[in-house]
Amino acid sequence: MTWPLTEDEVARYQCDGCLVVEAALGAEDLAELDEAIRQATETALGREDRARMIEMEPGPEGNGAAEDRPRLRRIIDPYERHEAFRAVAHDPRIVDRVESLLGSDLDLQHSKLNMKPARVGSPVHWHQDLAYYPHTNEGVLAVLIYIDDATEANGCLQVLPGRHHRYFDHHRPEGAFAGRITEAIDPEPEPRTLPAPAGSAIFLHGLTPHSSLPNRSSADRRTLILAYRAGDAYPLYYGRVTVEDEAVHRPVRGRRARHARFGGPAPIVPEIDGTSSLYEIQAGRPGAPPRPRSHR
Ligand SMILES: O=C(O)CCC(=O)C(=O)O
Repeated sequence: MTWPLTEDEVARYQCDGCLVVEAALGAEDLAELDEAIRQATETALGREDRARMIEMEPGPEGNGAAEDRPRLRRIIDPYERHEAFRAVAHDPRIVDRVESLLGSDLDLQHSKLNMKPARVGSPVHWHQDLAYYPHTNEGVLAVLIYIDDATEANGCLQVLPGRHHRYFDHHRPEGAFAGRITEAIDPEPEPRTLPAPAGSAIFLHGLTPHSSLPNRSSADRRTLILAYRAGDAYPLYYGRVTVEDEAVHRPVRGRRARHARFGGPAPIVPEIDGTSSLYEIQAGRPGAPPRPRSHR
């Protein structure tokens, strides 16, 4: 069985810069991911170098909820942490659909798992993924797989549809990378929230502005994020961060192209000089200690 997108789905992705596919994964897959999260968390918490594997939400004083479990914000590079995550990254229900959008030569550019825990889950401010890791062309997308039902209350993804045709500035006036869109978008578009049941996959163009609200509800909103790129999309080198990012890419299908393709909107080269996470950068803490192989 193969799982290509329909022509209508491809057209919607091209128009909006995103596409929601419900029931991409089923209950059994979700149970396996749930168990993989449990195991990966337990392993990481038992290790001194856990900061390479997980990122915690800010302390209790940061957002005021008494919790009796670790307040995990993110599992870093889940592809490396458990077979169940690798299985999803190579699963034809995901990769066939990515192939419909990017072609048959595909790499996993990086993976991460945002935990957005009940009551304390951090917001993600408006940004474009490619602002963090510009490529020679726009053949880059992320698949966001909801592991829990995602609602507006628990901070589902929101997007600015149809705004994936240029790079927006993510820098502060003095020049530092802010990790969020810092210019006015004119005309100001209406955000579209993307609530969807657990098992849904959102195919998100690398230039589609997106964000999510904090989770103030009593339900977790965990999301596995798999970023893929076409075989002819090569990262633009802008410093050691590019090298560290490339350490986590993995072949998925076909092969890397001999010739890089240059195309699409002109990238803005980010002024990032450390490997802080998106959350730290957006909170204005870009100087956090370097964390090898963490992905933003
Ligand atoms: O988890 C979310 O709400 C958005 C995730 C995201 O954009 C990111 O981690 O780059």
